[in-house]
Amino acid sequence: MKVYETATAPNPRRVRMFLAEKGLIEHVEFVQIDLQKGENLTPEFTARNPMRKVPVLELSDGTCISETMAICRYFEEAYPESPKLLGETPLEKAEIEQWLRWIEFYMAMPTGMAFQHTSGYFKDRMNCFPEWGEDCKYATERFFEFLNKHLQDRQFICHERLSAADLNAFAIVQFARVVKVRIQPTQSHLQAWHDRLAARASAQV
Ligand SMILES: N[C@@H](CCC(=O)N[C@@H](CS)C(=O)NCC(=O)O)C(=O)O
Repeated sequence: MKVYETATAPNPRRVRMFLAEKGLIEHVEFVQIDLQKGENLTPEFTARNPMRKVPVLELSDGTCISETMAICRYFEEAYPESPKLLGETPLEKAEIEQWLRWIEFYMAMPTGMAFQHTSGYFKDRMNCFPEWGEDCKYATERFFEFLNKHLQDRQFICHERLSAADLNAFAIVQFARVVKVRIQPTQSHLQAWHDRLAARASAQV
């Protein structure tokens, strides 16, 4: 199995952390795609993912799956003996899904938009609106505050144990530093949660 990815990009990191927590990272060969050089825009890459984004999982028979959480879902189902990161019961699964969507729409998306519209990283292929990028930063900051309150009496985001919600949120909280959104000194619960995650081996991959 191969994962086409970019080591510095946040979505591939979510997959790497998920695989590391499951003990599956050695099962996968990682192939680096240079996004800034546009290696994701080639016909060869487009055949693997018509949306031209990383990560992409390629199975040994050539089947390709894109979308971070679809890739994670594949590993969750294909390796049932590995630690469950998407929940066990119907309620756990639903609550983790709820959080994954909140994290995706209200933190990952604005952080990504803030990066794209203020850094000029993809200025060769998109119109940048810095003012919109700045507004997106505020959305990320608001979500940090929301997460801080949620974590005031919890070790993890859901069900008092690690789930993909923690991994996804952690990857985005760290990525947000590139747009100068950081955990504030007043956000001690978020900071403590971050430090617990950062101490795990999966945070190093
Ligand atoms: N919804 C997709 C988003 C993937 C995505 O936006 N990947 C970024 C890197 S983190 C990318 O490939 N960007 C290249 C581009 O937009 O040209 C997922 O969850 O995998």
